[in-house]
Amino acid sequence: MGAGRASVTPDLTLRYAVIGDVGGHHQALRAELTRLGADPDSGTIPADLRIVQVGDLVHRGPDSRAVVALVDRFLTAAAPGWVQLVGNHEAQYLRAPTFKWHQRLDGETIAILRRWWGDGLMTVATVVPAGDADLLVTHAGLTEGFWRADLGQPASAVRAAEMLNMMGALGRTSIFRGGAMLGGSRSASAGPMWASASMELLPSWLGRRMPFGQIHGHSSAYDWQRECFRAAEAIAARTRLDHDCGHEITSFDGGEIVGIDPGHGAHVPHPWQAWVTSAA
Ligand SMILES: [Mn+2]
Repeated sequence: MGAGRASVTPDLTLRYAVIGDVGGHHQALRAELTRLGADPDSGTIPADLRIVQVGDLVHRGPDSRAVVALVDRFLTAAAPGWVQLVGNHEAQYLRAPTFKWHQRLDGETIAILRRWWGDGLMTVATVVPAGDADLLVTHAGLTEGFWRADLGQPASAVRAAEMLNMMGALGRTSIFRGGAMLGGSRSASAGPMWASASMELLPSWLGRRMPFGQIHGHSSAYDWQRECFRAAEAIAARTRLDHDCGHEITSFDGGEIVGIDPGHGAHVPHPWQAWVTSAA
């Protein structure tokens, strides 16, 4: 579709930094980008670095408009150095809203999100390298049921990402399929914009063999604010936490699922960092 839709095949010569949900926190995003070596003022990124943001740039925090303007600067000046994925909060403005939210973006900001989506600058999935493995990156994660029934069990993260991006470009509603977080029942086939990590994504892979690992934002198995697991003991027992970065890594047969949603609310209450892989 759009000219901006880049290849999802990872470049092993690059460093990748994957940034979790931003939630309208402009200053926190700027600080992390600067730490990574990017320049928020010029919208430039070092040639050896690729930045992936998992969606949910907007809502919750004080300055969604500035966050979208900042990302637009990078998408304009540094493409393809910035890979923007779509979250359920952006999706509110791309199709009929599916949930009530107390904040509403201004028209200019909405127009930018719609331009990204229409031009293929904002997509559903990408892939980053992790040692010998490829990790699929989506907003909420790929549930076992969606991988099996909707995608037909692709063996590689690259193939899964290509299929998800095609479904997005074609406007397939299944990628927006809700589950427990949209008031439905728990579903092992919730979509990659809405799957709950603790109730749907992680339980769906228990006892199964993962074809490839994943990174996701959107929700977490561990509640970083209350400092306790919200997921069941079977999930907690196979999850290790990086408290300095706000990352949770859950191990399954065949791969790991890395959760990087820092859980920002109206404020940014605890440390967080991008998930970073070094070049081969
Ligand atoms: Mn989300």
